[in-house]
Amino acid sequence: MDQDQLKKAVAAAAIEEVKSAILDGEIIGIGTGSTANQFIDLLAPYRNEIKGTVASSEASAQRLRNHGIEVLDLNSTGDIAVYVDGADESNHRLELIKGGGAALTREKIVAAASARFICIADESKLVDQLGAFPLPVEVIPMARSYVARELVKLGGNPVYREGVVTDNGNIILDVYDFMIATPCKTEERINAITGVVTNGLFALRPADLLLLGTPDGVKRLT
Ligand code: ABF
Repeated sequence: MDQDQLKKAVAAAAIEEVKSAILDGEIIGIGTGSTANQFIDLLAPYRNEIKGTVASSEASAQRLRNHGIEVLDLNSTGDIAVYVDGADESNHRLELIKGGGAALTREKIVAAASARFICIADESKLVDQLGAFPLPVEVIPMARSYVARELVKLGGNPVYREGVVTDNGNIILDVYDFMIATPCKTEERINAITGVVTNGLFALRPADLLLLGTPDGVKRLT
């Protein structure tokens, strides 16, 4: 199976995980990225059963609307039953690096507001230690250089993601050479840097279930 087929397989497994929530009229949180897009496309046949969704990016919101699926404002939905999203890396404690798609802030908000976070990924995303993937950090534009200097002090090598403005009007620094031995502590330390909006470590609020696509089938990690 190629990577696309693995992504489709985990998306299909996620549909099975959320079917009862859909039929119970729950609001579904929707992630961003190519794996999340597979999930969105598989939701289409349920458009009339789905009470509503909350999207983690304008791109996902548009894709949902194109399928005739209702997209709601988180301010009007209250807490969400289940959130389905991809990741760039996951360790075995389901602590994640996210943000390769520059949607990390809204992804983290929706994950925080969700009772259950299901991560869907192909097996290439499972690592022993987070950090081979450069850690995305969303930053207020005027603070870019200051935050970059502070990230260097933490041992990282921040690189400005040229030409990218997030849905929230901010910029992204991708932090290279950052082997992350203590994800929760690192997440807290980066959060404390003035000018940082969000960092792509989802460790303080990890996934609750990882559906991992492998050639031997979809594995469930909790
Ligand atoms: C999104 O999923 C991003 O946080 C992350 O970068 C992306 C993974 O993308 P893909 O599913 O295309 O590998 O949530």
